Amino acid sequence: MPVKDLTARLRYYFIVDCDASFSIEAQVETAIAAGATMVQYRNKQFAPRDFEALEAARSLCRTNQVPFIVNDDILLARAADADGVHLGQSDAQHFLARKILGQYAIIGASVSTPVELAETDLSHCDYIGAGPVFHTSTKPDAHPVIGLEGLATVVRATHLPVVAIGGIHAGNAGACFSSGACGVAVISTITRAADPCASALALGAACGCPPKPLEPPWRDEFELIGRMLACVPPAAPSAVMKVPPGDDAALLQDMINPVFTTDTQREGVHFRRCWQEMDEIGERAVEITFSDLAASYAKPVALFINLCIPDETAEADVLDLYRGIHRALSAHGAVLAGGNLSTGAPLCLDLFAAGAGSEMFPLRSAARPGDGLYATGPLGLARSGLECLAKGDLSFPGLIDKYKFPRARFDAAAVLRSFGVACVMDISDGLYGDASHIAADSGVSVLFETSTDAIDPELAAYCDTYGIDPVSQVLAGGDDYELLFACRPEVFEQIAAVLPGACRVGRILERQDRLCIGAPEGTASYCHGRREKDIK
Ligand code: TZP
Ligand code: MG
Repeated sequence: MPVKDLTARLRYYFIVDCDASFSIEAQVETAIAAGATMVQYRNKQFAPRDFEALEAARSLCRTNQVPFIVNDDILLARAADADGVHLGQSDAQHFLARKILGQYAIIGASVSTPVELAETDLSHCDYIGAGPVFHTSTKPDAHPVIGLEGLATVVRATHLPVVAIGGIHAGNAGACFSSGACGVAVISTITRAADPCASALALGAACGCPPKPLEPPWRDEFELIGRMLACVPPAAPSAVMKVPPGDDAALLQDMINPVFTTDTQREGVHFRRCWQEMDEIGERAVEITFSDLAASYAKPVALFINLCIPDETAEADVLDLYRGIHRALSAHGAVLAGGNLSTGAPLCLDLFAAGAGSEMFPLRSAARPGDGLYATGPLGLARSGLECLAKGDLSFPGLIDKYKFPRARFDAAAVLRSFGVACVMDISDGLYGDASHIAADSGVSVLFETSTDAIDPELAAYCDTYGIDPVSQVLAGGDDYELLFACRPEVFEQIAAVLPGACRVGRILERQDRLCIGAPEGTASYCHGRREKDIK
């Protein structure tokens, strides 16, 4: 579970104590309930029999969305499916941790002095643990105390967030924050306290981290389904469903032109929980699936969903996912007609939608030489938003929102249908790849001619900041879920008058040597199986 806002998550950093009088699991429970925002498993005498306790701590953290870090041992972090590793000066190199644990792992480094800081390669690190700030009896081999002055010196000398460690308690945590630390890491103030709960709560208050009730993981398929159905208003009697979900299958009304489509949304490939709330993930999955219906001039009627949910997911999070699914269904007047639930990792939604088609079914094979190629809105935004999320750069909110909140363009589809546009598809993988499907199926070639109104101003600013060619981003970037269509230029003029945002992206030529012409060399849209393009 990579993190949304690392600096905020470092605020109250609890480290377990294998020599304490109460179990690791109870320690982690106490800390999380008191508001701890990150947990580290630290065991200097780790033996295989300890793995079970480690996993119990990891499970508690995962269910409660608290990042779980393993101290010292990269391979143990990997085996435990931890969110990261904390390495001291004598431990393995940080670059190796990055290689083994991946792009999204949280990697911490211990630093005691500015000299040590200068000598440590921090290019693969996400945060620094600096200390001991005060006297500690917990780490016998600790460096000399660096004090608040030493802490402030380390903070000034690095751009990375710094967590203060060593002898910290509720009474001196505030001074660490005033010295520039973004968080405090503690062991004994909780694990050796006469009243660990009270001490953990006091530290939470000093950190500004409120206590929070521990979330239970989901357990029972049928109980969960019952709660899911209860958490949204009961389905109104529906004109489309003769027999609602509950039996082995749903009985739908006859439809004149039934249209069906299916899609998959898989954690780590299509979405990340650190980028979005669960309800947003559910809503996005439905919009993306319905986008295929919009591109088919069909009205959404019913949705079937198979959910694969990791064991450690909090029940509350599954209910949030379902609320988001329901929100999208309500927005489009469709109903949930059935589903299935299984346990497994990663989180995965398989969706299957039924729609009522209109008298016209647009095709990818209906583009003709002389047509223009158009999109119902600017492109490349969602991909750029996804890149912003991956970089942790939140300064382009319009791009990020385009990735997080796609909307199936039924509004635009209605306009295109009213003008009899016969060649339509939705842009999911990216303009370049999707236009090549139109070219191949229609026996034509596409010449890309991206007009300036196809480049959104925020996209232009993003590309400027990162030295990216905006045209490449428009051609390659997927996930926008705009509609791509081909029609005569004079028809487009009328469409543009009623569909603000519609823009020209190219034109259709007689078949040439290549399907797509006019894209910079190396342009490629998203393609599953091409690993380097995965967002993992
Ligand atoms: N590294 C520097 S000081 C320290 C570590 C692991 C021990 C912190 O423990 P406590 O009990 O919070 O002083
Ligand atoms: Mg170490």
